Amino acid sequence: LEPAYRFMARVRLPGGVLSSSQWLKLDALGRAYANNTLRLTTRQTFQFHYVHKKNLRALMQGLHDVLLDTKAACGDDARGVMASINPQLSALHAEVYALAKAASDHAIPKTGAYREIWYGEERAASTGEPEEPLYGKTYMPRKFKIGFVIPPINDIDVYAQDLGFIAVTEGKELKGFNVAIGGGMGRTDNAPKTYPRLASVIGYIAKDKVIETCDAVMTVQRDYGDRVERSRARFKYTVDDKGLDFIKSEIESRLGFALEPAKPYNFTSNGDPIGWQRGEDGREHYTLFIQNGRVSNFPDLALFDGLRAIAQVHKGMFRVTPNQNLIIADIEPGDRPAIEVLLRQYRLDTLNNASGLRLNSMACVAFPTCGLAMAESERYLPSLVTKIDTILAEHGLAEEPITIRMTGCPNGCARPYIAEIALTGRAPGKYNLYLGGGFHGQRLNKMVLENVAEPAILDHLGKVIGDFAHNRKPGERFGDFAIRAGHVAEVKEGRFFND
Ligand code: SRM
Ligand code: SF4
Repeated sequence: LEPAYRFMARVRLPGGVLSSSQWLKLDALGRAYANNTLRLTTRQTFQFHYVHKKNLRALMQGLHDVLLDTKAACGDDARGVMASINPQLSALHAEVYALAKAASDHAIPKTGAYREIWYGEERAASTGEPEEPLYGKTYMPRKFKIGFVIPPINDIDVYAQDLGFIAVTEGKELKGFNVAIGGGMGRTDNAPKTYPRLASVIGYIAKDKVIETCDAVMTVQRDYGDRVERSRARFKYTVDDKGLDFIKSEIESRLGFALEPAKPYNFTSNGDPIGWQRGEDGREHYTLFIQNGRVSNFPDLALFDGLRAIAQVHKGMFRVTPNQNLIIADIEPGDRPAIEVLLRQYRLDTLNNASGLRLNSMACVAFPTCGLAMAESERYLPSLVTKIDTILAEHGLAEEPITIRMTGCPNGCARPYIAEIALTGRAPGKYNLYLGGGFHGQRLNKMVLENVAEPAILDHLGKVIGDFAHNRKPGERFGDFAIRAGHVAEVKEGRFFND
């Protein structure tokens, strides 16, 4: 008799874009084979939890039915490729999304093993050509993350990507991308040689050079990344260990041309515009705040059923945002009333009536499914936000947008080290508290309290929020204020995060 193994399965969904029929299939698979929920992730895709081993193949084949799979959603390869979601800039989004999809298709491992195992296909005869021209037999030293962002909204947190492309436009026309390399969040507890790092912008490429640039950057990491010490095998450490100049010149020699100097760009936030938006092509889009990405039928709100009802009538697309939210996208104006009726009928519109802090909150999964969790995250952050909201309201700051992110361990799956307030789990009920991250993901935060429980967290935040209410400059962000007022020191580079 075999133990009752249960698995998590993560879908590959570049840029978070899916159709209504794909949504309905994911819905059905989540009900039949998972724990009756779907989980939207911080990299714009879906996870199924508690899939019994006996159901895994049926789940994979069900995904295949709607042209989805789980290939390279995990592993030492190019992970799910992210792309900004800006519903107002429909044409630009479509072009950047197409490039993100092309980069994803290009970087996906070519092995036929996946099809043999999950779809029962015959092993194809060898052509004599290498099966994996990019990965070889040993793949990457570790996971590698690529993302495309459209300023001014840094929704994908481009500085947290191993390889980020920042769209450069003239008017509304896409010209090319600034290239950012060496970002990453993960760290290991009590291991100061591990640290989060913001990606460095190294230059500019024309838009037709995206795939070559992916190849050049990935092969540099493939060839120079640390294959001995796994906790330091990410590209960010290769960049710091070998030096940015060396890595840039290696990339350029593989590209066969020098990068142009980076072009100017500007970010204003890393959150999602919540509610109704109209695109330049006249279509309507509704962004729904989904707390920590959990799509479920809650005791007081049938979110899972409500979204199924919408998918049954919705003729456009869905988009999973990098903030674990969902856009019901591409609605013809004449179809909007029917969507609005369902949003009201299932009370889904009430989800967007949340404070500025909650709308800018993210938590990783953590307990009960994550084997690496040291503390609660998804199940705890909502109640902590309620308590911090009370403090904010006492100071007249209920609507203030402040980014807060929590993870159940130092790995940083909710990209906590760039939030204005962050908590990472150390033990049940105990967290490190960090302050001073940049509102649009442009600056790392720094630890101010170590291994503390809720009373200490609220007490500390209460003092900083009180000071912020009285002494902020007009328009000053909470993270910027925390540094200016001396509540926390500024971290200028990842290497100094643990100092
Ligand atoms: Fe993550 C591992 C969940 C985004 C850094 N992450 C895990 C695992 C698979 C645990 C494991 O290895 O056993 C978690 C599954 C938990 C569960 O029960 O479902 C997990 N990571 C997630 C998700 C679902 C969090 C969420 O709440 O949305 C995100 C899925 C993304 C996706 O769709 O592909 C998720 N993980 C991230 C991010 C954010 C990002 O990529 O933008 C990071 C930080 C960025 C980075 O990579 O630097 C991240 N996850 C990690 C790490 C630390 C990597 C490192 O460099 O040290 C691990 C641990 C590992 O790889 O050994 C990890
Ligand atoms: Fe699990 Fe840690 Fe990632 Fe949270 S941050 S999902 S606890 S690995």
